[in-house]
Amino acid sequence: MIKTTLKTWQKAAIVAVFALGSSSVFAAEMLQSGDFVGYSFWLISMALAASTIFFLMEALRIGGKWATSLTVSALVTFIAAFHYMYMREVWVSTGTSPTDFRYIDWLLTVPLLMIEFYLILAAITKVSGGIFWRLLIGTLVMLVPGYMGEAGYINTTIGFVIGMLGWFYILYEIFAGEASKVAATQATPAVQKSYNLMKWTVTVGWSIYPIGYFFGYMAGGTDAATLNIVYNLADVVNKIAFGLFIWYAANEETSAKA
Ligand SMILES: *C/C=C(C)/C=C/C=C(C)/C=C/C1=C(C)CCCC1(C)C
Repeated sequence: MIKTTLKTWQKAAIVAVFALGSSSVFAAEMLQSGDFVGYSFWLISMALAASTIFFLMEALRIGGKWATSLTVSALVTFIAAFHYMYMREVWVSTGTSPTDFRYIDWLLTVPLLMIEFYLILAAITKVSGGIFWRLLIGTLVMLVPGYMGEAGYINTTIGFVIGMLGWFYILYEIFAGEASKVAATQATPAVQKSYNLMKWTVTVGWSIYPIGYFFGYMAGGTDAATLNIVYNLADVVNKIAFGLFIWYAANEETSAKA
């Protein structure tokens, strides 16, 4: 039998997740039968909360050099779970897109997801802080104009074009930049596999958001229900599956040594 001792912050985090889950019960009466977008907000908020507990427990079990990246995965799903509660409320009570909450969530979670590329490489070799900073800057160039376009502060096309440049810069770094070179030359097979899965998630999984933006604001507009359900499903891949790819590497690396 494995004996584990939880640290205080880990206990506090678990209590917070449960509190979050139970507080959402009070909002249940607002969910209308047949509101599939509302259901998707509901289901995914719970999946995110459950993932948070999983990643925290695994950060504790696996620990060592992998504790940070697994904890960051938990932070991503925790922040998103919280925002999903609020987004669901906006959706069920107004039937409109919770754009502000979405972007606040992205502004916090996307940089954390980017940091993961740095962290998984740092867990196995020496990497420069430049990788971290370049990915962070790319994230801001992608998200800030996107928000300004969606919220009506700047022209939607200009916001889109600048945002796309930020995303392409991120893709350049992870496909051909320093991060990719470190991954190709110094990473172990397990880390290489998870690096590749993460890289393709950022390419294919992330493309859903600019496509949604394009159809929603530039190509005649789409209905809010479709846009939200598509964004919600994308988040399952880009936040939960992404965390699982990191967990895969952590688990492989540590059990290989045992
Ligand atoms: C967990 C949330 C994630 C991974 C959100 C990712 C969001 C994007 C990749 C957004 C990208 C956009 C562009 C590439 C162009 C401008 C419009 C955006 C902000 C939707």
